[in-house]
Amino acid sequence: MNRRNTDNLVEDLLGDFEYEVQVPYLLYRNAAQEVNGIWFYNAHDCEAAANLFGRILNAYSKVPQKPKASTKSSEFEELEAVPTSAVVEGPLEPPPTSSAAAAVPDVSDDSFVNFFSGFGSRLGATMEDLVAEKHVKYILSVEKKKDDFESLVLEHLRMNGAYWGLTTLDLLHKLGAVDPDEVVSWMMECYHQDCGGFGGNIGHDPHLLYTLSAVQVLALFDRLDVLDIEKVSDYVAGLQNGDGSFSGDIWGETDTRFSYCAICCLSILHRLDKIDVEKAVNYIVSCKNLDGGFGSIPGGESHAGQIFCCVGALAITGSLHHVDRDLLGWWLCERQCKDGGLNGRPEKLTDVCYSWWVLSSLIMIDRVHWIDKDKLTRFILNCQDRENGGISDRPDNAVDVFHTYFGVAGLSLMEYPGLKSLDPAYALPVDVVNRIFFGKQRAPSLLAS
Ligand code: GRG
Repeated sequence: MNRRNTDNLVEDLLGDFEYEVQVPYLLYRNAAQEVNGIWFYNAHDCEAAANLFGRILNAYSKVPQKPKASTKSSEFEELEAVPTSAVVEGPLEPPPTSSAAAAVPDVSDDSFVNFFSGFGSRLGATMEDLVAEKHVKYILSVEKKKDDFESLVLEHLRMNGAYWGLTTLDLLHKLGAVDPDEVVSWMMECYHQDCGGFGGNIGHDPHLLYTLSAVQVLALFDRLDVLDIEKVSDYVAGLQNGDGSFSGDIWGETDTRFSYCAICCLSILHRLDKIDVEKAVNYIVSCKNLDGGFGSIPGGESHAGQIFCCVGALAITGSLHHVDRDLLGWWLCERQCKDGGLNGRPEKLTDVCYSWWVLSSLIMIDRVHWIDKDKLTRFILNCQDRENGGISDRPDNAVDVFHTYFGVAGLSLMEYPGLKSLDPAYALPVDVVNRIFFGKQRAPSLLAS
């Protein structure tokens, strides 16, 4: 019986019957060779119902349960029967005569897996769902095209683009596809020797936003040694104001984004001692709102992007005790909308990039389990250009490097199979962060260069 239909669904489990759990679906094929999938709202109920099937089969079945030949995916029908825990957990008589596991189909059995493989796209994420190779090709192609629309609009923030694109390649285990010397020599052309900061492109003014990206990219390649660390860290520290805030550059605009850039950058360079950390933290705390979130300046509206910056800076400086984890966690998890995606603040549209800003913040405050990961994973995967690679802000929109990075980054935070893990505070792969803080070894893949 389900919510839309008052007729009971009746299946004979003791005929030719086989099943498999692929949360949120319980798939089965009955004696009439019909394939059905029962959708469950709750993963626990799905597993409990499968467990009940196993116990029934184990207790009563005389026929050994054998997988059969494959069938077409068009036979799949979704049913909405949702048994309650009370039903599926009740006693079952007579008790099993042999191990309960014996009658449960072995999901590692190849033939069984093949039998259901046609339903992959409807049944939770598998590695095939992320068109990783296409994304690699897309990132590499953007770098080569100099005059198309995307390259032109990214011109003034090419340094950020380098960080987004190269970190995506690293998450996909393909950083080796680019020549580190070429990247480093271009980056050093963006460096301003007079002040120690980096510009967004050659000939552009220096700013904290690009200086952090430059330091992150050098960290990816294990090439921080090319920097005059004292000079760069003096540039960053020199942008701290008397109230503890940071300006982005000499023109003076302050924003908690710049507090994050400065703190992350100095921490990677092991030079946090060059600033007044206590004042920097107090300034960030002064940007905290009654809803538990943070804005760009004191009294500024809470926004997921600013929250990442403030929580990230507090995490790096060991100051997360200033965060009301439950209050902020609640505000952040309310960012998940019906389509599974996340928005950046109430009443706004969902956008793939918030998969990073929101999830990383939730991880840092230990509340990431308040998000429906399956729905968010599907939302991100639906934003892929499956033909040409790249990820867009929302399904069917044009792709760009920014959203491609934050989509893959979001999947990495949700431990999508095959991706490298990202550190939620430093926004760098965990192995890179480990190398910065725990070891001096050059990454094996880069030793040759
Ligand atoms: C190393 C990951 C990393 C970041 C460096 C620059 C920076 C530090 C953080 C930026 C944080 C931020 C403010 C992100 C939000 C970006 C964004 C999509 C802004 C769009 O704002 P609106 O108002 O969008 O146009 P909404 O979604 O609110 O309508």
